[in-house]
Amino acid sequence: MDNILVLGCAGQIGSELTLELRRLYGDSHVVASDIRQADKDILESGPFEILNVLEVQKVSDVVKKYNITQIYHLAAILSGNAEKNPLPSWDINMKGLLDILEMVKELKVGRLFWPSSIAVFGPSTPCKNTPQQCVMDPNTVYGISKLAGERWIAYYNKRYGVDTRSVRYPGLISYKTEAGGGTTDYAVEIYYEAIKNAAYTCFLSEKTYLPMMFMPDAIKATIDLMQIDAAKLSVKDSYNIGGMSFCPDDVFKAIQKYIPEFKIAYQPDFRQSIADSWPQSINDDIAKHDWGLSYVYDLDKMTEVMLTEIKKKFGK
Ligand code: AKB
Repeated sequence: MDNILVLGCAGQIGSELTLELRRLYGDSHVVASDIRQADKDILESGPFEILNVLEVQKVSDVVKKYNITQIYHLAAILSGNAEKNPLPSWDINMKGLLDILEMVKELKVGRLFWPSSIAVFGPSTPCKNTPQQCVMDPNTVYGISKLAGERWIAYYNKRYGVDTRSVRYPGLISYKTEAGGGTTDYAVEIYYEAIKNAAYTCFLSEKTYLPMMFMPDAIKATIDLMQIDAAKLSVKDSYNIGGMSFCPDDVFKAIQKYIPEFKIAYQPDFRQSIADSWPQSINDDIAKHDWGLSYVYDLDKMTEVMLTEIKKKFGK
């Protein structure tokens, strides 16, 4: 039986991934950890440890204590926030990965999941139907750290036989935990503001297309990748996963079908140039071929769920 450690369980992905892993592997087999206290549903459903990925000795103690066989290392500073604090963000994203890679190698932890991002692409990358392999010239701290991280996990895989697995997440949308500090966060905020105020001021321009994915599809993709036989995996750095592609105006119109009075204004900020350097849509044929990547949600299906669930949260 696998024992799993989630680093960064209180974040947008971790808060949902941890609960799904506990459902699949059993509560006591999934150790949740974060630098801060997690939500009640995580604290009450299984083991939890306060861990900072920059304190690798403490992480290593927890790995030994629970006989951990798989790690999901989700702790990172996202694109927008990393631009405000380049060097500390580099440290968390990069040193935080290298120390964990070395520990996984030394302790012979069976498998490591580490998320990459569409941020590995840059202005010279073909921006439509972006292929798995192409020019990558990220110009954000976050993107540079993700691209370097991809090379490092591939290196540990090839040189030391560490079983590393990764996907390049597009923007992720969920109603449970709000995103923090990303460029794609507008696609979460817009739903909250639609319910709370029937109005939203968007920090990206109307027609900024980006690849996006609803959290249930992202969680399923992540766990599917971790469960597949290693021999099926042809990509050693990180798999493209595309989801859907839409712009703020598309989300606005999708919400207006439910809330006709909903209004939007556009005030692009520094995140516009980040978004402009990223792909608009992603080619994920290799992930579909190697491990059966598939999706359930399109913009309309996702909008229905987002609005219903956020209304429940606010008792509306
Ligand atoms: C961000 O916007 O920084 C993230 C990402 C695409 O990796 N959501």
